[in-house]
Amino acid sequence: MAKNVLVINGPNLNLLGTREPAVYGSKTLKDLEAECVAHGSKLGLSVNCFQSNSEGAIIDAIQAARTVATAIIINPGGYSHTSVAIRDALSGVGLPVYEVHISNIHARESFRHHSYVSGIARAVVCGLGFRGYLSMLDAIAESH
Ligand code: CA2
Repeated sequence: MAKNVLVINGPNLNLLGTREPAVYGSKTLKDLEAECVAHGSKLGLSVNCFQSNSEGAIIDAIQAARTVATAIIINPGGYSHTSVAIRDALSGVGLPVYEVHISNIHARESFRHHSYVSGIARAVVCGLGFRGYLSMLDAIAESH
C-alpha cells in the first residue's frame, strides 16, 4: 500500500519568498510544496500539503490525518517553541512525526532553541532549508 505523507507548515511560512531571504531562502511555499510532491512521487509516496497560521486548524489537520496518513512531516513554525497543544495532538494520533526547520534554530535566539515537538519526533532536521523536508521524505520512504 502506498504511503501517504502529510506535510504541515505552521504560522508565517506562507510568507516564504517574500521577506527574510537570508534566513529562509527566496523560494515560496508553493515552490516548497511542489518540491515535496514531486520528490515524494519519485519515491512512490503520496504527499499532501497543508499550511495554516492558526494553532487550532493545525491541530484539526493532525487529528484528521490519523486515519489517512502514514507519517507527518511538520514545521510548526513559531508554535514549535510555545505549543503543548500541537505536541499533544501529534502524540495523540500516534503517527511517526518528522520535525523540520528551514533555519538552524540553535544558531538563533535562545527562545528558538527549545521545541515542544522534538521530544515526540522520530527525527528532527534544521538548517538545511527545503532540503530538510526532502530528506525526511527519503527517510519515510526507507522506513518500514
Ligand atoms: O526555521 C524554521 O523553519 C522556523 O520554524 C520558522 C519559524 C520560526 O518561528 C522558527 O523559530 C523556525 C518562522 C517562520 C516565518 O517564516 C517567514 C518566512 C519568510 C518571511 C517571514 C517569515
